[in-house]
Parts: sequence; structure tokens; C-alpha cells
Amino acid sequence: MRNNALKAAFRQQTPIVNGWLAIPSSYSAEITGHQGYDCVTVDMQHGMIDFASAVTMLQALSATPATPLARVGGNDPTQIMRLLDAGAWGIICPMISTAQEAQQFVSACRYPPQGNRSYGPARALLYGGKDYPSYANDEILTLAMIETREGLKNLNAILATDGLDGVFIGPNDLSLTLTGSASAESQHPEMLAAVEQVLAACREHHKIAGIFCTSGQAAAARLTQGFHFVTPANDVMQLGRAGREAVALSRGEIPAATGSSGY
Ligand code: 3PY
Ligand code: MG
Repeated sequence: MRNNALKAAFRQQTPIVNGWLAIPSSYSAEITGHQGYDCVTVDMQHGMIDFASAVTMLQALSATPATPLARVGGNDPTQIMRLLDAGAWGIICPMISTAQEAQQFVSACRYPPQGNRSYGPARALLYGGKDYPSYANDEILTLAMIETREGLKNLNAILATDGLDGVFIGPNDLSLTLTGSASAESQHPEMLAAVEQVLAACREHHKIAGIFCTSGQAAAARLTQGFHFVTPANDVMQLGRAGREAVALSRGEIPAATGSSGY
């Protein structure tokens, strides 16, 4: 049995730092997995990653200390099933706006009787061991993304979903819907209130509060604020930033400031 270290970390109130991969490369995944992240997410929503690449990335991650996760493109039971079969130890599902959607998401991650995941654990058996089917329902992490006005309105009902481990704020989408402009570190009063609302609701329901951030500094501030699960930018943002900095330093210039969405 392979315990999900992220669930244990949450029980012990240890912060979880999550890497985020949008570049379809097993080599990038392997490098990222060795940098000290608690977990690394393969992004099938906005990343350039197809299923074949995701499998090689999950394979690469499973040779590192990081727990492999995937963000799916949508609340699609078939994609969720295939990524779990491929060895993802948790799923982040975007755009969850109602309790019914949260229930559908969690069901797709759980074998009967708790859910309706079809049986065929394939690579999950190689990563988790032969007894995977008997413990997968307890160990697979489920995080619903809160990034719509409706999701915020239904937050308590979403968090009450049995088997849901927590929520993950998509700050670009949430600020887009609340304020009309996408910004991962928005200081708009409505966005600040929304973030506090999510934190308070997670405390009340004893569930994980996660959020995407644009940098390590921003992630540190979110942990201080009370989040348990932070993503300090993705591989594209980090590569772009490192490149800009190298060029600017080479030319003796000051590195350009990053945009509001972090890219
Ligand atoms: C958002 O900020 O909306 C996200 O989905 C982060 O990846
Ligand atoms: Mg989003």
C-alpha cells in the first residue's frame, strides 16, 4: 500500500507545496519532481499536454519523491478514470460550481460502492502495489477548483461533499468572474473577500484550502494567510522568468516585471 503523503501532511497541518507542469515533457517532470515539491500536478486543462505525454510524465514523477497529481480538462469521468489508472494519486478538477458537480467529480475518483469509477487500475497497480484497489478510495486526493461566482455561492455545499478532500482556488478565473480581470494576485476587495471566505469555509469543514500563486513569495504569503496547499507558479512561468532574468542580467539591465497573471 502506498499512503498518500499529502493526506498525512494535511492531518498534521504541514504545508503542501505543489509543482505545476504545463510543458509536455517527461524530462521536465523528472527535474521538477526532484526539486523538493511535496507533489507535482500534470495540467491537462491549460497545459499543452495530451494523454500519451501525461502517462510518461506520471511515470517520470513516480521515480521522484513528489506525489503525482493531475488537473483534468473538465469534470469528465472518462479522463479522470484514465489518469487515475495511469497512476495519478490525486485529481484537481476545474470549474466546480455546484454540490452536484462536486459529487460527480468525487464519484469518478472512487470505486463502488462510494463512487462509479470503472475497474482497470493498470499503471496504478505498478506504482501503488497489488492491493491498490482495496485502498485507492481512501488515498486518492480530490480537490475541486473554486473559480466561478456560482462555486463561491455554493461553497459550503461543495465542501460538504463526502469524499472531497478540499478546494483549490483558481485565482485567475475567480478574479475574472468577480472583477472582470484575470489576476492571480488580485487585490480587488471582492477578490480579497472571496479568498477569506474560502479559507473560513475550509476551516469550518476541516478540508484542504489550496490556491494557485505566481511565485514562491506569493505562496509563502498564502501559507501564512492560512492556506494548506500552494502552487508557486508553473513550469512555463518559471522558465520564462528565468530566461528574462538571464537575458536582462547578461545585458546589464534590470529584469522586467512579471505580468499580473504571472506569465
Ligand atoms: C486559475 O487561476 O484560474 C487557474 O486555473 C490556475 O491554474
Ligand atoms: Mg482556472
